[in-house]
Amino acid sequence: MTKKLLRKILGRDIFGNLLRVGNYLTLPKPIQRLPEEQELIDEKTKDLSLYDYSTCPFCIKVRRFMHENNINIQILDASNNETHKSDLLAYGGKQQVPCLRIPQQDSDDVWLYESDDIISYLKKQIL
Ligand SMILES: N[C@@H](CCC(=O)N[C@@H](CS)C(=O)NCC(=O)O)C(=O)O
Repeated sequence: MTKKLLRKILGRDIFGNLLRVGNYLTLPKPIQRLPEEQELIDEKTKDLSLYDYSTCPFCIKVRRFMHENNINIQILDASNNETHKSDLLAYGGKQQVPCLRIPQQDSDDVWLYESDDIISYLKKQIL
């Protein structure tokens, strides 16, 4: 009964949606920078994209880090959007999220999997 009600409210992925709501309700305030500092960071992230599922705990971890650090990256839904889903598999090599797509100047894009590796990359290359 309770499970049925929760399912009605939260959809099929009860755990993922609870996590998503919990995350939303406890989001910290994003760090505030001087406008010129924020512009530099936005310039570095403008061509990046994060392939994502809204209820994936590993994606939520990365999105939370981005929110906290005021890192603006285009988020692409690889769960419901067929183009993003098939691009992720065709070019990234596997159907796993989160995945950060990093365009390169003179070579193929880098498709970076693993939430911890994505956060490390953002810490080292963007912040
Ligand atoms: N160790 C990975 C785990 C990522 C993971 O398991 N992602 C799940 C979604 S929560 C996934 O993409 N599963 C493949 C699928 O759903 O097709 C990380 O930290 O990023």
